[in-house]
Amino acid sequence: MTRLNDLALSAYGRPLADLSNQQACSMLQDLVKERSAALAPTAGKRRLYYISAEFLLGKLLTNNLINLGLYEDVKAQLEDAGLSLSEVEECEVEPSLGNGGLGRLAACFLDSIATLGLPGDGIGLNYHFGLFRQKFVQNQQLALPDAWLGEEDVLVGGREAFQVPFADFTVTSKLYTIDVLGYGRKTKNRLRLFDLVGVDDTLVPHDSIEFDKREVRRNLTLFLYPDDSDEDGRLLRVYQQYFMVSNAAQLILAEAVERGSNLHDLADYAVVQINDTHPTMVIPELIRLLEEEHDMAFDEAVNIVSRMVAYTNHTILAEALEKWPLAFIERVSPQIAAIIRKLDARIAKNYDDPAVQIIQDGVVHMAHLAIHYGISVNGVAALHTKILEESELSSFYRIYPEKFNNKTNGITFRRWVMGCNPPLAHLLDTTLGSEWRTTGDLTGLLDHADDQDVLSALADVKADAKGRMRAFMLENQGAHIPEDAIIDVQVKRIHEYKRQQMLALYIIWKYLDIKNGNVPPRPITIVFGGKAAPAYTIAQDIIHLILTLSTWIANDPDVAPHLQVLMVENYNVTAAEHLIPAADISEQISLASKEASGTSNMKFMLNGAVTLCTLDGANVEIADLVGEGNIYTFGASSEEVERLYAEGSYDARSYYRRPGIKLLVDFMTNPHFIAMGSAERLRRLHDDVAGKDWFMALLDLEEYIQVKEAVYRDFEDRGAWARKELVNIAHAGTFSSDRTIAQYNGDIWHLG
Ligand code: B1H
Repeated sequence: MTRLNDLALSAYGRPLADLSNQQACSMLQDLVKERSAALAPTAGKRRLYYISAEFLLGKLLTNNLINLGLYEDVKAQLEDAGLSLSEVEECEVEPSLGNGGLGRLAACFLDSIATLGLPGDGIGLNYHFGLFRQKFVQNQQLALPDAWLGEEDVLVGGREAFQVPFADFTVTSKLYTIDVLGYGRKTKNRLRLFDLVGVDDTLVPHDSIEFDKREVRRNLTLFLYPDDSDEDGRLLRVYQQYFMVSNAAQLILAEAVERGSNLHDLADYAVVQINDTHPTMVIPELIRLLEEEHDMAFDEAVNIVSRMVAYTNHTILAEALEKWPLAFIERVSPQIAAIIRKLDARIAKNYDDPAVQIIQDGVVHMAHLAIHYGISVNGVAALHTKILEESELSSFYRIYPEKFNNKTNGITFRRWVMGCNPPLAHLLDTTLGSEWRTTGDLTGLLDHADDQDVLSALADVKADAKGRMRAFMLENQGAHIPEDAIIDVQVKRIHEYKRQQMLALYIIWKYLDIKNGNVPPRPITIVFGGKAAPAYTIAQDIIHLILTLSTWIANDPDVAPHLQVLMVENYNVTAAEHLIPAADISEQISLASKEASGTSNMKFMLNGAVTLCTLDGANVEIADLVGEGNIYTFGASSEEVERLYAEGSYDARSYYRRPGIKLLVDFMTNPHFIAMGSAERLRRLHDDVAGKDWFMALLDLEEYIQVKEAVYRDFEDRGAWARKELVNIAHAGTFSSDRTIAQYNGDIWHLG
């Protein structure tokens, strides 16, 4: 392959060994761009368009080198010149186009779609500041704009694309592209990111994410998920969504025509997967364009569009199920509002069940629109799909049982083992041969479950990953992690249902236990990471509790040598790539029924962590695969939780009054502790947990403490633990996103 030294000489006039990391990084980015520019888009009559408000890509260089088959060679050439690929990669800025699991799922899917050679592109928005950057100041989260663009060198193009007609004005869009390469493929797909001509970055100050939300013509693509706690913010989200889908619809039609469609046969040329309800307005927008610009009769347009859109549901949390006042949609696009009214009228005529109406009391239920006028609705894990069918969407399931299907989430092995854990990938190669890289099948490891050589190699892999993680935490935020510590990790968005507060209560328990003289056999490091929505007060309070506990414990010489609490600042894909390979314990402790799937659970398992979990989301499937003894489960079942909600019979107070629990909850407001933090935040959180505890942390707390202690005890049987690690890795193949995508294609898309 290319001699990097020659490239360096021609690009910078000096040998590779004399390049700075930054120069080597741009040089490699250019190499990737050149290679991918030479690839033709994956061809096929029927094309998939995966529309999503988020694509949480992570850094691209390593992933692209892996997929182009250049990784080993580049790494070796850099090393010969005294450079290291991981240090070179540090110069790359991570695009800030996503927020959590839903956005990372979209990124894994693009990788798998390309890898399977399926013709399918992503469509989203090019947010200038993306999701906010998180800083900790006085043990609280500060949200800053993340000016990732500008510094970034991954976007291609920026050509003027389409006119988008809003009610009061029309705007012009710009189209950027990020090439999506498949593993070992000769063709590529693309992520198409739309931006607005005329966006004004100067509306955003350097030190805050506040901006004038009413200046839509200048602010439309500044931020992902602008604060929707006021009306201006909610209206801005509707503007963004309409802008995204109008561009998507125009692109889809133009490309279909280019490929030979007469538009009456559009459904043979395009299929649209909408990632949650954010892109639902693509349905009325496609209908509008077919009617207004292509002279199609309304009925035919509805018919065609209803055969080409599929919807993925990612949550049953009521507050995340989008409902927009029709009046908002009217203000953004009266044509779209009119079409939604007509679509609603058809449903009202055919079905009396109020639960399935699209417009209820002047509010548009986006999911209802997507289900009635789509071909498919899927949940993202078996339990989640069952809950959709049996309770959340049961009225729809009765009407359209054939539309419902499950697609358990998955993760791409290119990023989540080959990219982030090369020593593990190497061990898998030497133990199994390299076929797992394309098949995802790791079950051959089970033949080595008692092979001491493999188990001890696995222990070395983990030790190595811990070394990289310790270096990262030191560099990132000056944290020193003891070498032999157990690494126990909960990383995900901060949300009450995910119950970071329950782990915080365990920490208080453990702190007191160590104070009482029960010193653990080795240091325990508990690591949190995650951002809280700026308008979500209790989530901010939870971060404050964790950070205050971290300081409190670090300052206590009796406990600090045995227990450490860390919270990674600005948790993102890059941080995940450092933390996940190092973890011994994967915390997946959501209130059963509330986490639709989870995907970090899969990444941890693949990297040999043992899961400590409730039977929620995909944890249920993990538990079935690895079997008892290789996973730790606890807590109320989803049926029990649903019953408690239905009866309204959960009483936080009655749990709070138990002396063992009261001691822990009241620690938050003990005068010494509170003096170290914000009394307002700690009291508010205390009162919420003691009095309301909507996500029932206290219900499961006692059992959680018991099981967690058992996990730490079992960790000390190092041989038995290594076997558990191995069994987890061996079963992780089920969660390859290649499997998930093959199922989407087989059941819904029918491409190729
Ligand atoms: C998931 C979201 C989400 N589900 C709305 N829903 C948002 C919805 O700001 N918004 O408007 C943001 C995020 N995200 C996650 O999707 C689930 O909680 C996970 O359980 C699941 O693994 C992931 C991917 O399916």
